[in-house]
Amino acid sequence: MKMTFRWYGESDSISLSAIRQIPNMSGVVTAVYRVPVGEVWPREDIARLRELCVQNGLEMEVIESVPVHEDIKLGRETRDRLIANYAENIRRLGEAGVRCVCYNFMPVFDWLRTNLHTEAEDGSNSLSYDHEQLMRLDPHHLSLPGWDESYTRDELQGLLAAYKTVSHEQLFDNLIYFLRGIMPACQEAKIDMAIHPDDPPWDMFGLPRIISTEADIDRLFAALPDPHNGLTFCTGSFGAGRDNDLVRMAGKYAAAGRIPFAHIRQIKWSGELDFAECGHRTEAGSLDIYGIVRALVQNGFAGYVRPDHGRNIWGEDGKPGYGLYDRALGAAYLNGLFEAAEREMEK
Ligand code: DNO
Repeated sequence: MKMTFRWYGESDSISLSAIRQIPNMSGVVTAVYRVPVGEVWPREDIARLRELCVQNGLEMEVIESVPVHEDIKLGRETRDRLIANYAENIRRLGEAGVRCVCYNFMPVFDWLRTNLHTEAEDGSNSLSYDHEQLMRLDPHHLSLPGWDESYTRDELQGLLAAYKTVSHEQLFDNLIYFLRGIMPACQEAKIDMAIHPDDPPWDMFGLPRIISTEADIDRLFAALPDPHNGLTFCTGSFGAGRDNDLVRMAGKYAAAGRIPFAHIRQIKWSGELDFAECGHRTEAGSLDIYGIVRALVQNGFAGYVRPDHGRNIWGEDGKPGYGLYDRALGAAYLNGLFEAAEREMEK
């Protein structure tokens, strides 16, 4: 296991020197943010990021994300050029020592919450999801926490309309078409692709979602058995689906060598679909975090891990989910769980 930390590049308020001081940090998970989706990342930008990491004693072996252009997901004619650009990014990242690329295939929104600052009893705050509140939103006048700056009203309406004719089957076929197109570059660059599951794992606003359950993942690996076709095992995303058995899934896909990357966070369920994010400990929420780590370790997991979304604590006003303090506590906790599970294995 290699412990890593997400870093939003030079504009992140959290410094690399602070990240380095978190126990057991091997490197960061980052991306080139200034290039529009679909374009090729300049080699200088990649080299600059890597150089900053190296100067701070950190590796840059994981990129999250190289975003997938909506035209690829929609299967539009322009996709071949965009897939060629994506493959070029993979080759350039491989040259810079990157070994894993996290991406997702969710139409339009790659995460959804209804509140980014839900206050807990102890005064901390975190992201939360209330299904009824979401359903009450008018899709034609959508205003969503964290998303209002990403699309203009017209862009969003155009995309929602374009997806009306895209079925789950078609979206899945478009995913396989995309992966087939980039696999030669992944083999050449020695990069594992790690698809991020749907967050949360169900359809939204009529947009299809296809990476939500164990059956979905089985279908993905059956359609494209290439070992570079892997999964980001995101506990919080899969875990919002009450039917997903995370301990089982973690063990199964780790044993198959399909988990190059794990996002580990805790959520607390309420009602049938609602949840709030909380501290990483098993006791704090609804997911068996220790059971998941143990299943990973016992099944030979050797990938990257990052503590996912933390709360805002100690007066920090961090980017929602991505402050320093609670993610650092999460990393420390996860280090302990991994050590315990590894010791148990040695016995
Ligand atoms: C949110 C993140 C996502 C994730 C992408 C990966 O906090 O988990 O934005 O980075 O879905 O492609």
